[in-house]
Order: sequence, then C-alpha cells, then structure tokens
Amino acid sequence: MNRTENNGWEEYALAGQKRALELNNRGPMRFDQDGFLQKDILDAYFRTGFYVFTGVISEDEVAELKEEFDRVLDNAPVSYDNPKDSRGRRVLFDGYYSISKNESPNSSDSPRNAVGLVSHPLMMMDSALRVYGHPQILRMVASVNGHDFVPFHEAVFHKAGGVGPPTPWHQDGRTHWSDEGKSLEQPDGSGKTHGFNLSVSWSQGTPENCLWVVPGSHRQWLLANEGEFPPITERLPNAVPMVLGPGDCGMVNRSSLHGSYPNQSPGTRITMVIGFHKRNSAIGSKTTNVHAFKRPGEIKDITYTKDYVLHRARMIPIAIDARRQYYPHEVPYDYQGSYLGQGVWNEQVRSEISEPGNEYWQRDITL
Ligand SMILES: O=C(O)CCC(=O)C(=O)O
Repeated sequence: MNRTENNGWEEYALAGQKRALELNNRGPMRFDQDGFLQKDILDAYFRTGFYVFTGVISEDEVAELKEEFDRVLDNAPVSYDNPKDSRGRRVLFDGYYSISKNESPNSSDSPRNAVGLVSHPLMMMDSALRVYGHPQILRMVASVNGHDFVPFHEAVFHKAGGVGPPTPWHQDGRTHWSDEGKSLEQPDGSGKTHGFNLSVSWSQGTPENCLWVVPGSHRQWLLANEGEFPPITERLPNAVPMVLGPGDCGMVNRSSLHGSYPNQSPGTRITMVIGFHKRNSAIGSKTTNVHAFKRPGEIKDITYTKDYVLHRARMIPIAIDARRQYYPHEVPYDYQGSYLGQGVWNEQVRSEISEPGNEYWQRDITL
C-alpha cells in the first residue's frame, strides 16, 4: 500500500494545498518601474518565508535543462565503489552524485533512480549556467538582497518516482540567530540573513513529491536551547506543499523549516537549487561550511574573507555572459556587485572553473 492510500495522506495533502493557496505567495514575477519586485510580493515573502514564482523559465529552456540533466543521470555511477555508468562508460563527474541505497519494495535497480542529488551543476550543464544568469531571476535576487548579492551553492534534487528519498525537516541557516534563537533578519528583510534557496523546476511537482514548508517558521531557530527538528515521519499540521510546475521557481528563506516526504508517487521531481546571499551577511561571518565539497557529508569551520567571497561572486558575471552569448536578443542583467577575476565565458574559463582542486564551488558560502 502506498502512502496516498494510507493513513489520511490524501486529506493531509488536500488540506495543505488549500492552506498554501490562502497564503497569497504565488504568481508570476512582477516588477515596478525601478526594476524591483512589487512590494506585495516582497511583503508576502518576508511574512511567510517562501514564494512561488510561476512561469519563469520558458518551455524551450526547460527542454534543454531536461535533456542535459538526462545525460548527467545516464552517466551516473553504478555505485560509490564502481566509477563506471550502467553502460560501462567513465563517469565524467565522479564524486558529485549522492546515491541512495533504496530498501523500498518498489525500488528499481536503475543507477539513475538511485541518484538523490547532483552537486555543482553549473560546471556540468551549460543550460544550468544560463539559468544562473537569467535576467528576471537576478532582478528578483537584487530586490531581496540588494545589488551586491553574492552566491551561495547549487545542486539538483532528483526524487525518482516511487523511490525518491525524503529530505528531513530542517532549517538551513546556522549563523545569524540571536543566542535565544531569534532571527537576526528583521520582518522587513533587513539585517543579516541566511539568504534563500531558489528551486528551479523542470518537472511536475505534486504534494507527494514536492518540498513542504512551514509558513512563518523563519523567525525562530528550532535548534536553539537544545531544541531539535521533528523527524520527517511527522506530518506537520501547519506545513504546506510548495508545488512547482515545469518552469516555476520556489524561493525559500534558508531559515524556514522545510523538508520533503519520501516520494512514493509515480512522478519524478527534479528541482535545481540555486541561491544568493547579501554580501554583508557573508563577508566576515564565522560558521561551519557544509557545501564546499564534491558532495554533502563533510564540514569545515571557516570565516569568509572578502577575497573568498569576491572570487566566488565571479560566477555571476560568467553566467550572465554565457547567457548573453546564447540569447543575443535578450537584455542581459547588469550585475552591480564586486567580484575578482574576469566575468566572461569561454573555453578557457570553463577549464578555470573546473580545475581539479580549485573548482569554483570550493568557495561555496554556507551561512
Ligand atoms: O528539495 C528538497 O527536497 C530539499 C531542498 C532543501 O532542503 C534545501 O534546498 O535546503
């Protein structure tokens, strides 16, 4: 029996969808005459801790993302011990795949289905790099973080139909809380922040396979005062599903409590998480970095220097230039932030950003 037939899941999912629609935090990106997101959108994001932007990525661009990601999945390693794909080919990005060992009775043996996460897609998929330079997305980012925003981290979540692993309930932000666990981010978005995850979707989300968020949970850290996150086996009564269709983008404050249930539905969910910080929330912050690794699982203590942050910021103008070359008729985003290095895209830069031991993601910014 799957979860949708069992134990009140259907009622839970329906009630969650109803609550989600009542939040008024969903719709297309709308900008004012100065190029900033309309105030009602920003207010809804600051109030609820997330926002769904519909129809951001065009159908053609979604098709390119799907096609390139299919190739990445086809080249997944058979296992962590066997760096060959299922056709015996060398894995181009060995070490970048997180593979789940599935005990489910529906489990398929396909190495593709076992992939739960692919880290650092900007150096694997030119279509992903172009999305990273998308002018509407970057205008939205500047509206939330100010013009001198800087990168966070990127990865593709792959929740295969029937076998997709859950994502435990968690709040990502670990740095900018008071001793009592109050958010240093102010209700209007000012102050130090943990930035946001932007899930770019190229699949059809459903309550069964999508990310769920607890609205308003970004104001208080559950781990403060020796607190804990609830287990993902718990269906939180206030959580709502963040359902994304192909081309939609879901922005989630990294302080919000979020997670996803095991995907027992037939539909696979694929979302690429990209994200950005305020530069002033990053430089000088002392924290534990969990992202600057080939795949999740390691940690290091770090204080972010200006040099570290500005080197990583170079990926923004690189992506804008890659997009400008591919879409010569589109008005490119004019990045006002500082960065170190050349902000252009060519084959020399492709080698630079993927140089072993000095890959761009070695300066990912966990906050
Ligand atoms: O999409 C998911 O299931 C997890 C996303 C997430 O936890 C994150 O981006 O921090």
